[in-house]
Amino acid sequence: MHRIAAQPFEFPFQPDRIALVVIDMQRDFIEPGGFGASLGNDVGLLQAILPTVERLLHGFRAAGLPIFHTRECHLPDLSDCPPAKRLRGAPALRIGDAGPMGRVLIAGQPGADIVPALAPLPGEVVIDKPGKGAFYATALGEMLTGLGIRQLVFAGVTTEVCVQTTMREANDRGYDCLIATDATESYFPAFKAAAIDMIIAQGGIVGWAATTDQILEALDD
Ligand code: C5J
Repeated sequence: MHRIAAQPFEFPFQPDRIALVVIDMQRDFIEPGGFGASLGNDVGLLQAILPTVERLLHGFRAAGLPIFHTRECHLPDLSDCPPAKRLRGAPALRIGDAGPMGRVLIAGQPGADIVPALAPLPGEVVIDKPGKGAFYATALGEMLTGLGIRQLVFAGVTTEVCVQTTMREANDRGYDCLIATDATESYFPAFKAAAIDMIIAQGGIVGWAATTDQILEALDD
């Protein structure tokens, strides 16, 4: 058994049971002109974690461990986008509208792609998801079961929305979940801090938290 120094206590893991899940590192959330910016957010905050997520990816690749990437996006006919999601509020651009990076949050459009610095390598799984959680309406659960994965390390954006939702889904399905605290980010720093606090509170009620250095150190062993 290997161990990652973590909060609220050490995270024991088995190398043949662990995978990395990188949530929604897409141009639509991270670059100007996309969905995140259309909601009035400062995307610069999210850009700052790219080198750290890249280091985490390299660590998992070097260790030969499985990597899953997710993308929040919808079918071109929007049949998987509930009106309640598309019509809420008054954003500058709604899901499906044409923007500077193609149609916003639509599969196959440039904005829905993962940012070039973190592009998936051949053999890494990319899950397109219509919801905030990566288990909802996707084959992620079946794929993890097929590989015998029971422990998940999470990175990506945004901490309190798609990352936390997916961690909660995974926790309810019996996975040990650990969030990489410096490889995740929110448009709202206070929400990021609160989400991590919520995850590790009450004896790790949702899971564990560790820095990328702590995770990579354990993978090196
Ligand atoms: C949001 C996400 N924030 N990936 N999506 O709408 O967190």
